[in-house]
Parts: sequence; C-alpha cells; structure tokens
Amino acid sequence: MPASLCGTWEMLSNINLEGYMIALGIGLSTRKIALKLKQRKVIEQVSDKYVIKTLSTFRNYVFSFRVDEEFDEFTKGLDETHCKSVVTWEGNRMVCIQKGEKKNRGWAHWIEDDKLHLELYCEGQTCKQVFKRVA
Ligand code: VL7
Repeated sequence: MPASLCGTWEMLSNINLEGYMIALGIGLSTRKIALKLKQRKVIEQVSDKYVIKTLSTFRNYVFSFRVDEEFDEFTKGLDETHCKSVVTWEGNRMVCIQKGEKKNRGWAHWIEDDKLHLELYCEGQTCKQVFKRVA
C-alpha cells in the first residue's frame, strides 16, 4: 500500500501555476488573484471513497470519487468545464486523467520525504506543487 495521502496539507511551493492556468483558459484578473493564494489540501478517505478539498481564501474546489471508477467532474470555480475523470493508483502515485475539451489533462499526487507532491498538467503545461503536513 502506498503511504496515505490523507490529512491536511499546506502549500510550500507552486511552480508554473501561471502556465497551467493559461492552458486552462483562465482570464488575467482571476490568474492574478489565484497566483497569490496559499492553497490547502484536505484529503479524506472513507472506505473506497476519497474526498479531495482544495481550499483558499478566494475559492474552494471539492470533489469525491472512487478509485478505478470513471465519474463526471465539473471544475466549478476553476475553468468550469465538464470532464470524464478517472483516478487510479500507479505504484505510489494517485493519478487522475481528465478527459474533456482540453487535451492531455490530469494530475498526480504522491508522498516524497513526508511532503505531498502534486503535478497538474494540461496541454503541455505542468504546474508542480509541494505541501507540508499540518494535521
Ligand atoms: C485545483 C488551480 C487554477 C483557476 C481559482 C483559484 C482557486 C483554489 O485540481 C486540483 O487539484 C486536484 C488534485 O488535488 C484535485 O482537484 C487543483 C486548484 C489549482 C487551478 C484554475 C483559478 C481560479 C484555487 C481552489
């Protein structure tokens, strides 16, 4: 079993969020606000169901899923599009593929050196985030 991703995590670094947001088609004014945010990640698991909450003072993004089961994702408050998403484990990485109007879109979470790592990618742009555990 991979190390548990569950817990509350606070952002330490956030590389190329700008490129990722441009790839998603986010407008300039929203990008300027989003770049200043220190995001928090809350990951919870109840039996085979996960909830991932991305929290900030500006907006929150919450969704839940079961591993290996495709679901309809609406990226409310982000780029506001519909995706057919599926989350799987690839070794110690929790990997999501988001099929929708954007090509090559998804993310991956893993633990390394007690930190939570996240890569968000869309159409050739990758945003790399690292979080430290706070609870
Ligand atoms: C989601 C920023 C930028 C629009 C608002 C910024 C509000 C706080 O999808 C994500 O994480 C996955 C994996 O943990 C789970 O959904 C990251 C936030 C990344 C996207 C788009 C800017 C508008 C930021 C919600």
